[in-house]
Amino acid sequence: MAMKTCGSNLQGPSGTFTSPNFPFQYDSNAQCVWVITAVNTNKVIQINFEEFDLEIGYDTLTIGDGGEVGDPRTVLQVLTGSFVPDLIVSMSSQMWLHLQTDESVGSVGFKVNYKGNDELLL
Ligand SMILES: [Ca+2]
Repeated sequence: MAMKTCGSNLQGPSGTFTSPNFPFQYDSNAQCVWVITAVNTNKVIQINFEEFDLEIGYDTLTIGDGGEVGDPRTVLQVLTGSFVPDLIVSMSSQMWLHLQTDESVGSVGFKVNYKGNDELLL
């Protein structure tokens, strides 16, 4: 992966974070990584977007399960454009998010709430 330029490590039980500069335009050539870790290993991470708008097709937010950022085997969703996604839930007590933007044209980005939830045991 290219060098990380923004993002942070977050911990439960809950919180909110945004893309850089939100609600103003995010930077071009950004590589942001957020890793959310639940306070307890038997919790899963649930995220809920309040707002979402990325340059469609060129800027992406990849969301994965666990803490192995960028591991394609763990990818849950790859988001782009202005469609506000539904609730996304991890399978483990960690979730990673990777924002990649290209060299031109930005948008407002996203605002997301996260929380650690009890695992749904089937
Ligand atoms: Ca762009």
